[in-house]
Amino acid sequence: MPIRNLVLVLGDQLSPAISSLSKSDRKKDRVLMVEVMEEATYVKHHKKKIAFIFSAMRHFAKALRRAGWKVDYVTLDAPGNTGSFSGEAERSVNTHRPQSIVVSAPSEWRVREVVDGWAERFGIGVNILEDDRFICSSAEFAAWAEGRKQLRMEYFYREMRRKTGLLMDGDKPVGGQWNFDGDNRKPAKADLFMPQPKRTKPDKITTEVLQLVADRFGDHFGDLEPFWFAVTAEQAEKVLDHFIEDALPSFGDYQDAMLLGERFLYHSLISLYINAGLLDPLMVCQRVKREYLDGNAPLNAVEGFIRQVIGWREYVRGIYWLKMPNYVDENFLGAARPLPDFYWTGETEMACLKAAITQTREESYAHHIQRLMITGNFALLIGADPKLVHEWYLAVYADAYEWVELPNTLGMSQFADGGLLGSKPYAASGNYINKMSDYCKGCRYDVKKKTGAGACPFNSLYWDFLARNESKLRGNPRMAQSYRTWNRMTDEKKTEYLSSADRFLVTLE
Ligand code: FAD
Ligand code: DLZ
Ligand code: SF4
Repeated sequence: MPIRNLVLVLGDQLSPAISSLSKSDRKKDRVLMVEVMEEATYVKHHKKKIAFIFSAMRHFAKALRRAGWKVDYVTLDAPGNTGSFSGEAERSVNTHRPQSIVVSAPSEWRVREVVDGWAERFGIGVNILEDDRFICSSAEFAAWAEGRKQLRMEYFYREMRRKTGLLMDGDKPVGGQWNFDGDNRKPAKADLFMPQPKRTKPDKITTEVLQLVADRFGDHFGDLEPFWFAVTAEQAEKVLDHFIEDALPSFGDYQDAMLLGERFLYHSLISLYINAGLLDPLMVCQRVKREYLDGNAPLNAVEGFIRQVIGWREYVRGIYWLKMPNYVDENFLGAARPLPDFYWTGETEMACLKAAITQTREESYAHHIQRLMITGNFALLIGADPKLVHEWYLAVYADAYEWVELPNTLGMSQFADGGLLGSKPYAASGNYINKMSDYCKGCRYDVKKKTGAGACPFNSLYWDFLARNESKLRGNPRMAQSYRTWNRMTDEKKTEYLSSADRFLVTLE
């Protein structure tokens, strides 16, 4: 029977209620899902990330078929697989001769550009629908941003609170404050009752995918096994339940903490599921809010969590679509150093970096403060090329898609957009890391030592970063205190810092 429309569902669109599916008809239309080499290799994604996406896609296709959809699913090694979205869409158009292609808007610029070319290339209609899983559309964000000198997340977040009604008491924030971050900076202590992540056992589909990934992507970064990510919506909901029960009450208090033996602390580990479509962000926030109303979790935890999802997550997406395609080329600080090899191997004597990178290699996961204040901070301080830093983050984390990764990396972490996203660079010396973690205790470097042999490299690198970028950062009011301290130092002290940093930087080459 001829089909009406071809409904393309991409690997991060695994939501049954997504616009492309909800606006289609399972009797008349046909779904197309494709595993393509181009997507798996435009950066060399972590093996676990590819396995997660392929397995989640295969499970989703199965669920769609069970729900009565006709689904063409092209596996990576299917005969004739052309290896790209365009090639597979073209093959399918030639086979089915649909009236048009329907697709929810791709989340990344790169893919959007490709899909935008299809109407002309295939000579049929291509209906690109708004991705309605986001709370704020790109148009709405652009309207909010219009005419504002600064695009501060905090103000955007308040709009999202008003729009969703989450933690609102009429038009006032519950608890009388919008933000309880001041309560959320406690270092954690190792604790026998520390929550452990919910691990999902691989089923037959996942086991097949693991074999495929081992065979085809053996040279990609990261350990493939043990593989314990959820790959269906039901399993992801269990991960969410587990987080709510075990970790949410302490999420706020220890959000910024880091511990050597504890890779996950009180974090939710759900970003990969929300980003791929297995969990709906608003549903997640409603569930979390309920815990506050029922008296199971304190306001600082619940507000802190909801802020990450309806605040930061929506905000970075808004920035991405507002500023692309040029955003990816920004390099405000003119940083040009290659990323050290140990970002790929974890082989460094700096205990904090070794922990964050080893964990990234093994889990395809690091929590926010590890990404921002360990790997991100170090790359910023040494002046690593922000594009290389961006490509690293995009490849190594299971939750990484350019729309969310790029603003976090290039904007928040590397200050390459000159302060559009963050009001000051997230640059810190060893003192911060020592305060928020137990990494320094087992490090061969001495965090208290400022310069010379055995001194923590972050200490001299911090001042070297400030000195190197003085002309660009001096005018930033939030940097004024640091520059005052720098300028009060004797020339001798300054030289000591700069030559100590130089000696260290040479070792990276
Ligand atoms: P939790 O700490 O439990 O937070 C709850 C949820 O809030 C997350 O699941 C996520 O959906 C959301 N969230 C929290 N912070 C952010 C943020 N800054 N931006 C967007 N969403 C946020 N997040 C990604 O989803 N993909 C990325 O590729 C990514 N790259 C990052 C790169 C850098 C340099 C930095 C500093 C942060 C990056 N983040 C990214 C944000 C954040 O680190 C991750 O969302 C978080 O660590 C995911 O772990 P979790 O689910 O345990 O989060
Ligand atoms: C990340 C990824 C990978 C590794 N592979 C695929 C794939 O084979 N097929 C697919 O549809 N999606 C994949 N994805 C996710 C896409 O990169 C993501 O959907 C787009 O970037 C959205 O713009
Ligand atoms: Fe990292 Fe310095 Fe602490 Fe070592 S001493 S763990 S390098 S901050």
